[in-house]
Amino acid sequence: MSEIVLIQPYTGTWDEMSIRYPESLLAVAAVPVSKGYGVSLIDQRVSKSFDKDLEQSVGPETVIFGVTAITGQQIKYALDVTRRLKAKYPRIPVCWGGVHATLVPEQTASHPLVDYVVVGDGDLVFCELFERLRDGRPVDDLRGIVFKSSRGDIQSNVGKVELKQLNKGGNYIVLRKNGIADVIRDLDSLPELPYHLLAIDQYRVFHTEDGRKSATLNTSRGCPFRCKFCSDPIINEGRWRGFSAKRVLEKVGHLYRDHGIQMIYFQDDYFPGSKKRFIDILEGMKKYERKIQWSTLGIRADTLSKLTDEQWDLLYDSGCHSLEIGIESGNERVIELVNKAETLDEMRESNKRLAKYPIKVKYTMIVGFPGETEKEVMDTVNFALELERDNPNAYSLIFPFMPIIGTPFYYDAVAMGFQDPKSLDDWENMEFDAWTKKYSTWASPRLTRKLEAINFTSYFHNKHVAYKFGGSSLLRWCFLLYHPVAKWRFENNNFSFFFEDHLKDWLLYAKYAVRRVVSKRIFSFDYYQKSLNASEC
Ligand code: B12
Repeated sequence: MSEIVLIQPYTGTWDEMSIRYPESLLAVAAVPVSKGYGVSLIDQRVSKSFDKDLEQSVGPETVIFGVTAITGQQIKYALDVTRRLKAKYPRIPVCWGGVHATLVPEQTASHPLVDYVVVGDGDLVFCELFERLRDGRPVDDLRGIVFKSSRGDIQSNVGKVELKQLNKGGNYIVLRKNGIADVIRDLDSLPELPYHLLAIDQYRVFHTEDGRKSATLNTSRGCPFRCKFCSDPIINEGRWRGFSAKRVLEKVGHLYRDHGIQMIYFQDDYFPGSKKRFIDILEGMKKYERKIQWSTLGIRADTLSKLTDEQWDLLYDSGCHSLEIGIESGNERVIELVNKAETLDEMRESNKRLAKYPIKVKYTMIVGFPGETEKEVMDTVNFALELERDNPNAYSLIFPFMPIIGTPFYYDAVAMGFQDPKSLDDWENMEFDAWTKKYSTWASPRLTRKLEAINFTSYFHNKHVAYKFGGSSLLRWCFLLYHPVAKWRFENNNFSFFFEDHLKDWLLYAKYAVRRVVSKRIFSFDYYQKSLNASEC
């Protein structure tokens, strides 16, 4: 039984591919755990029996539930969890936090099931909220929260939203002044993550060819760049802050020694935010002589293109297994429109240098930005092919653009006909590859279908992507069978008569139907839809 019970809901389709550590809730738990408070962390994605875990964690001393969510399908699961909490334990308040609640706190707190919202960094504010509720002290003056007052109206302690014109393009960005609890600058002041709250062996973070045990690790927060599709400048107020290299290396050593981790996935927004820290971390990792390998999703091509020859060697010697680099577009006009602040030539340059090392590279690109033409979309497909030709270790995934609230492109999308969701429930279909099925979009149905085809085939067109499907034999077989078709479509820029995604839906339907018959449950489409994302709790 715990005073604080934190819940990580399913994340959706992603759960089929990998299950990363619930870093957000580990961070939220760290401060109360360091103060000796009782904390439980229930992760719906790995829990064998969610209800049982809940019963074992909740007792008379439980003061608050905490639920995390990012925009999209995860909101559906977070709401489902919250509904169950409220039905079973109506007296215990539920607090939402995380990226989505931070972007639309008042709307989130207005939902009948949500009592409190913590905006931005939750490490300190949540613990303070818990202590005040436990002691029966008022929370009215607590900065960083939005909540339902005793009168039932919404009290916001996070300042007012201001719309600011960014540049001549007429784009706007949301700012909150005076109110939001300050972002935590000195991350080293935070206590260690309470890994003992997790069943570490249940996680499948990162697939490697040799099946080494992997972990996620966040070593910094924020990003100094201002890409117009990304919510980071709003969430982190555009400030990059990192744990010191010393602290990062301590964390790596702890995961290696105490948990047998040999593959670390640094899931920072921008891992090399400080060049000195970056090099110091690489030097420290080099001592493991590639016994520990690492990957990151937070690195840019222009950062790599500026490394010296010695630094490139150090990158490899430090155990770099693979890198994930946001390219966004293969068209110079769109790169500028996005405010990416780098050039296609810098991307080409770093790609060619990367090709000299056995380091796998995943390039991510986005198609369908507001105002992007069909020709510009095809430039991105062709740039993906160019990068893959120049580097046999590279592969590209191309995602359809999804408007994220608060970002400059969100307001462009609204101006062009996108109808913004008006309540928390409305956000649950805001899924990066399926939102156009539920919300209005500016792109024609033909272009929308083409973007879907590009996205789908990108997962299969390059043989390197196969390792991503390592966790599921069904997906592996699908990959092998479909790869030649996807490759042909990609190389010939032919995305017409696209029907393959329907086949995928039927295959998954069949898989879960079999699973259901085997477990002697009643067959229903509703069950299938739920099962598409995860097993029942
Ligand atoms: C891991 C991750 C995921 C995981 C799931 C994460 C999860 N928690 O469930 C997976 C792989 C599933 C994923 C998928 C996607 N992701 Co993602 N993901 C991340 C990533 C890399 C790390 C998140 C993290 O652990 N951060 C570290 C912790 C410490 O920070 P934090 O989450 O912000 O948590 C702090 C506060 O928010 C707060 N807090 C968080 N939860 C709670 C709960 C309570 C109760 C309280 C009080 C406070 C609190 O306190 C924490 C500590 O200060 C971030 C980028 C990043 N570096 O943060 C992107 C990010 C969250 N993802 C993003 C996006 C766009 C996506 C996708 C749409 C991408 C895509 N193309 O599909 C999908 C959507 C999936 C879905 N349908 O839900 C965006 C967020 C956009 C948004 N509005 O939600 C981010 C910010 C990346 C970016 N810069 O654009 N993602």
